[in-house]
Formats: sequence, structure tokens, C-alpha cells
Amino acid sequence: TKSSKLGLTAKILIGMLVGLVFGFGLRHLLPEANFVDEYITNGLLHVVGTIFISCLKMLVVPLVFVSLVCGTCSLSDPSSLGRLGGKTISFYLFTTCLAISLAIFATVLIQPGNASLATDSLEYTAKAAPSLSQVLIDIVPTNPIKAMTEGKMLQIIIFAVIFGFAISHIGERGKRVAAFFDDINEIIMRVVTLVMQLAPYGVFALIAKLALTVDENAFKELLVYFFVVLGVLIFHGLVVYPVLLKVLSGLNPFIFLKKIRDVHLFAFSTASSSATLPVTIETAEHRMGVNNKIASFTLPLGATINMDGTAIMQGVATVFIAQVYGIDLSITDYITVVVTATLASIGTAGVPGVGLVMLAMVLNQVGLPVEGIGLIIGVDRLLDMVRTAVNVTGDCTVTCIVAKSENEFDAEVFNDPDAGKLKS
Ligand code: DAS
Repeated sequence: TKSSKLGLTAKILIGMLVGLVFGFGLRHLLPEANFVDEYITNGLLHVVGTIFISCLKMLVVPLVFVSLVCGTCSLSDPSSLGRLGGKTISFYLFTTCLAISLAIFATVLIQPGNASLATDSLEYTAKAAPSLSQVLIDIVPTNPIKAMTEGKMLQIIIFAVIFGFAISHIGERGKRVAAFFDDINEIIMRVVTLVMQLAPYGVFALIAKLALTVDENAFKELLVYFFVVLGVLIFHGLVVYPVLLKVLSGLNPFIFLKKIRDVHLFAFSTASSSATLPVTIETAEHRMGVNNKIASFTLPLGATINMDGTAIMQGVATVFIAQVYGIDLSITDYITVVVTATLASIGTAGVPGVGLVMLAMVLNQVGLPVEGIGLIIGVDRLLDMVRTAVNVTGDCTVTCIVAKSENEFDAEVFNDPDAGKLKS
């Protein structure tokens, strides 16, 4: 039947649209109804949306550990591990620097901040973020199982790389172990595709809840700020990455953007790079032709330390807050913002609400009032959804560039429009 021909992407988009109509319709038709809040917003929609995100997050640790063990033990030699890590981290830092520089340039140019915005009643207590040296020390797990139960991504990555590397050094027995991990990886990827079928319902609930709870008044005062962040996010996501992909790998950016659509929809609706990670890995490997030995390393690392969308919000927010408080930033301050935000993206690996935690670090660094964050909180939820989609696009772009440069890329799969397409 026609409906069975509808791909997953179309079903998710329908889920989003119905969620928007349902949420805004209910909000404006029954504005005072208490039962809506209790039984729908914080009841049905909250339960369905949370279960959907939990189903995705449930797969992250086993998938990252198993796929990274598979990827590492199939790497030809240890030096390729070093080269792969060096290339990946350099590209991630470069794209983050570029993102925040674009953001600062746009905000200085457009000047969205003005002294008319009320600042006296603002307050914001920043969550303490670990120092970069502490993050580096924490990278090595004292207990790998504890790292997995706590979802400490960098610790899981390090342990999986060491474990996988050791497998490739125990001769014939290693081949049997590697084959076992390959089978487990296949099983987990199959579970990923099953969970992805829940997306239309999960996305409906998440978007409907957003429509019912978003603070429409906050947008009135922050419209210019909101559209400056949105504009730079869209420019970076749809212009900068495609240009980098074309120039550095020769790949067709239009095919890339078409194939990454599901990842965008998951990232946008969940606002979580880590929850989206199973879909990102599945898409990179089965739809874009990136070899597991690359994707299994670059994508978990990217989801943890590469947050260009977040850096863009920080760039705009920092200059915006300075403008509202009438504080002039010097060139040195701008350079400090770029360096701090780039390093902060590594320093706050995997911290929940990482965007605002990093912003507090950047504001502190240039002596701006952290309570200024209270100005932008009202529109941050929607911007978080968009910048998460940009974050994962950056991860995929660098993954394709690195895979192509390592010749661990199947161009046939990339150019096949139906490769790895989820049959609904
Ligand atoms: N939601 C974060 C992410 O998962 C981004 C952010 O908070 O800015 O990438």
C-alpha cells in the first residue's frame, strides 16, 4: 500500500508536523485546562518522549564499545591509530574555531544586544565544569565497567581502543574474538534500526511537548538574538560543511545532505548528540559508506568533544551579553573567547546541558557577568535542538573527510541513493 512506501524520514516529518499542530492547537484551544498539563504535557507526551530518548541512549554504550573494539582490531597498524586520532582531533578543533569565529563576526556586525533589555533581575548559577587538565586525567578509566555504567564516553573510547588493539596482537585467537565482536556489533546495529522505527511516535511526543511548553514571550525580546544564532547555525551547517566536504574530500555535498536527513531529524528532536549517536553511526556506515574502523572512532569522539553548533551559540551569546551590558570587548577578548570555547568543547565532554555550562566558562574568561545567561535561557531550548543537528553534521563531515583520506570509504555506497535505506 502507499503508506508502506513512506520512508522513515517522511514518517518522522509527519510525526513532527502532527506534534506541532497537536501541541499548538491544544495550547490555544484549551489554554486554561489543567488536565492538559497533568495528563498530556507532563503525562502522555513526557512518557512517550522520554522512553524514545531512553531507547536510543540504551544503545550508546554497548554500540560505542563493541563497534570501537571491532574498528580498532581491524586497523592495520598502530601508527594508523595515531594518524587517525591526530587528523580527527585537528579537524574537530579547526571546525569549532571556524564556527565560533563566524558567530562572533556576525554578532559584531548585526549588534543584536542593546541596553534596553532588563538585566537587573537576572540570575544564573553556573554548574562547575571540570578543568581541561582534570578531563585529560579522567580520560583513563580506573574501572572500565564503572565508566560504562556512568556513560563516560572518553573513558569508554580509550578502554575500547586499548582492548581492541590488544585483540589484534594475540594471533589466531584474536581473529576468533574479533569475529565474535563483529557478530555482536551486527546485532546491536540491528537493534538500532528497530529503535529507529519508533522515531515517528517519539518525535511526535517531543515536538508536541515543546509546542505546549515553549515560552512564546521570550522570543519577542530576543528575536534578533535568536535569528542571529539560527542564521549562523544554518550557514555553518548548509554552507561551510558542504564546502569543506567538497574541497577536502571531493564528495558531493548534496548527496551528503540528503543522506544525513534522518540524523538531522533525530538530533533536532532529541537535542542530544549522544542519543543520536546510534543513528549517526548507522547512517555513516550503511548509507555513506564510511568503514567501521573510522566511524566507530570519529563519531563517538565527535559526539563528545566536537560541538560546533554549541560554539556558535557561545560566540553569539558572549558578544550579545557584552552588548546588553554595554561592555566593549577587545580583539584579545575575542581571541580568548575563540580559544576558551574551542577548548571548553573538549573540557565539558558529556556534561548534561553542556551548551550553557561552556558558555558560563567563556563568560568568566572574559570577565562578563555569568548571570547574563539568564537573558537567553528562554529561547535556548529551540536553539539547542538546531545546534545539536549542526553538532552531528560536523561529526559526520569530518568522519567522511577522514575516511576518504584513509581510503576507508566505499564511494559506491555513498553514491547509491538507496544504500542502507531503512525499509519501513
Ligand atoms: N544538546 C547538546 C548536544 O547534545 C548541544 C548543546 O547543549 O549545545 O550536542
